[in-house]
Amino acid sequence: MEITQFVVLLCFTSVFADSLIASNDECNSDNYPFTKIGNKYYLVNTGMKMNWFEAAHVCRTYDSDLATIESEAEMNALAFHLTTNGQLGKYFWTSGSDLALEGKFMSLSNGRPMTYTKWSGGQPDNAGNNEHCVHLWNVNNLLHMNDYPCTGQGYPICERRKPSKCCDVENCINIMPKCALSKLLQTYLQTASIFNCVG
Ligand SMILES: [Ca+2]
Ligand SMILES: [Ca+2]
Repeated sequence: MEITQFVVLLCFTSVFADSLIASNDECNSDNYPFTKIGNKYYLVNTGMKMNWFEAAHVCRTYDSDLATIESEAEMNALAFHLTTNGQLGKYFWTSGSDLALEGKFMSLSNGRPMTYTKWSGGQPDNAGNNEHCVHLWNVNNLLHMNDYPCTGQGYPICERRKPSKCCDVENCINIMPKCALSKLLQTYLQTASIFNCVG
């Protein structure tokens, strides 16, 4: 590589690094319409009751998915939020269902078995052989899960996806070799063809 080509490559490296930093700032500043509850961002949508399928669609319109509660801490944070907003008595849809295989509850949002459950007493009971979708309900002033008819009515709790375009410093370092080097190589090849142009 000639020195001039190397200098140009360094310039493009610097510009690309700056663009990464800028996009990172943009991503961190805009969480609307989601609210931070515990360590995740949710949209608790109590505008209209709907069935589980409609709830999943509504979340997708916000580029999000029905909530997947993954720990006692996340459950407690949601319970606290719903209690303080006077919404604990409502039914809320989550991403869980055993639609694919009876008794095997999976998250529609991440395609994996539910890693955390907090069923209320006697649940899941698949009542009437027709309960395949997981909602949250209040039992003895505590938020629990229940399997419920997917065509029943509830409100969606949407969960913001983990930002894929954004990255913290640690993730940027991991991503750099995959995406940045490819772009830098393309840039270099374009630059090299300019340098080799004799016309
Ligand atoms: Ca079921
Ligand atoms: Ca049930």
